[in-house]
Amino acid sequence: MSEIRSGRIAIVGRPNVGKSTLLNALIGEKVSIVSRRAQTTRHRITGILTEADAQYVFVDTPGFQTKHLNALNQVMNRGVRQALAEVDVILFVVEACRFDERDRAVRKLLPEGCPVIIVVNKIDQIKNKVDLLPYLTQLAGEGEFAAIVPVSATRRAQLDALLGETRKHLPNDELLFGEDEITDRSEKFLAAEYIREKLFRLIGDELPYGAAVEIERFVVDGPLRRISAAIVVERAGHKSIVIGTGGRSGQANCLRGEAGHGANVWRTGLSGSLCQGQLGLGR
Ligand SMILES: Nc1nc2c(ncn2[C@@H]2O[C@H](COP(=O)(O)OP(=O)(O)OP(=O)(O)O)[C@@H](O)[C@H]2O)c(=O)[nH]1
Ligand SMILES: [Mg+2]
Repeated sequence: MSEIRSGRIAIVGRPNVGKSTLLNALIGEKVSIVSRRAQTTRHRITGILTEADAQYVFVDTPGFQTKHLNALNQVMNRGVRQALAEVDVILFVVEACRFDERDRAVRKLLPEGCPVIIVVNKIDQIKNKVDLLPYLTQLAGEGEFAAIVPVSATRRAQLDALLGETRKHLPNDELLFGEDEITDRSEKFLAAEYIREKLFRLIGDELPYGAAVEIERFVVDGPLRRISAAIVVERAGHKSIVIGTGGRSGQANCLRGEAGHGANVWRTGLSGSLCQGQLGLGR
């Protein structure tokens, strides 16, 4: 058997190309939330895969913003730049047959001297695979890349090929994390993220991006996690989108059974400008 290698790998790209879906598919666990809306990921999130011959420490990043540079987006972009400075290899994720100015803006960020693998995601959307060939040629002309690997994160296609290319660039001969660890984030953080994901899924079209989730109480009760969370919205007017008005029940009730990983809403209530729900996160 070959010797073990380990290292850090940044996953970067413009919003919505499937970075978080790819991270989850690579490590086989849901550590980063996913939605069809751009700007889903807001923080750097580490996902760890330990195999017999390698430990991959992936860092998922927010989609790099090229417009609407408000304070939140600037903070997220800073996070992307920091992640790039601290890794051994970069997975630059693009969409099959679509490479535009937003992708070029990401490419310009990539530090010299760090190997970059282009991951061409969503190949399942390309009916005729021959159409990929001119696109791959175009990508090869966009810069110096260690490899170009077409994949489908949702179908888990070609992920072994991607891991093989990535492993070549892992420098260490010792593990960076324990063999059983899958993320550096706490259960509390993940609980808030799962709730935010369900908000995006259920009312993402109506609710502005500014909505945030704060965990107010997190009690470990055997296999259960008893959680009180506040959904914080930007304006009073947004409150009714989440919790409903008068007799109309809002979408918060639909979080029942939707909060992910077996979570169940068992009570929802309202306080001040916040929408609060108590969740029992089961395993
Ligand atoms: N068809 C197809 N859809 C995919 C694939 N990978 C991701 N998606 C979809 O693309 C959308 C965005 O996925 P995310 O993983 O949230 O994308 P992201 O790049 O992390 O997005 P941000 O965090 O907002 O930058 C979701 O609807 C995914 O289901 C894929 O391989 N094929
Ligand atoms: Mg993401």
